[in-house]
Amino acid sequence: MKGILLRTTQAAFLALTLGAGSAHAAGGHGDHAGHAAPAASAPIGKPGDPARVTRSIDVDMTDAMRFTPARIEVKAGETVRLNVRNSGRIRHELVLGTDADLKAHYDMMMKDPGMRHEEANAVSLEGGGSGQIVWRFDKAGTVSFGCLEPGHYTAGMKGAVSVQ
Ligand SMILES: [Cu+2]
Repeated sequence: MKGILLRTTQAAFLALTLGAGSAHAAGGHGDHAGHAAPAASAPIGKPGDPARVTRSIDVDMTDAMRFTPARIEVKAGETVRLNVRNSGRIRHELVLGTDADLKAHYDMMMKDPGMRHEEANAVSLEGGGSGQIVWRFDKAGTVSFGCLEPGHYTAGMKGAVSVQ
């Protein structure tokens, strides 16, 4: 049951993240299908090809519920490797998305705190762990990120990538 729920919510989040087209492909998502259309108007980019990475950026996560840096600037079309480190003791994650996606997904996390994110746009780390996201930022605008562990996002564990 848990596994099914996990996969369903992951699929819903992917659909939200990647846009309305994939929402249909992935099947019915109840309430979440309604969010897909507005999210599609603000695409956040796509998984990047590691061979095309032009820049690596270190991002630190702490138990003070902060990302450092919380503001990142990239150029449109740039493929970036985010080297993410959890220097806290508790689990944190970095999930890229629109504000609407992150809020919707955070609500799901509050209902199912055991959820883990293994999509290309997210990395979830135990205390002391490190991982990475390779992402291509396609369009000028702002791509948000946040830690969706219960209580963290609302405590201000969020940031933004400014794409120019
Ligand atoms: Cu956190």
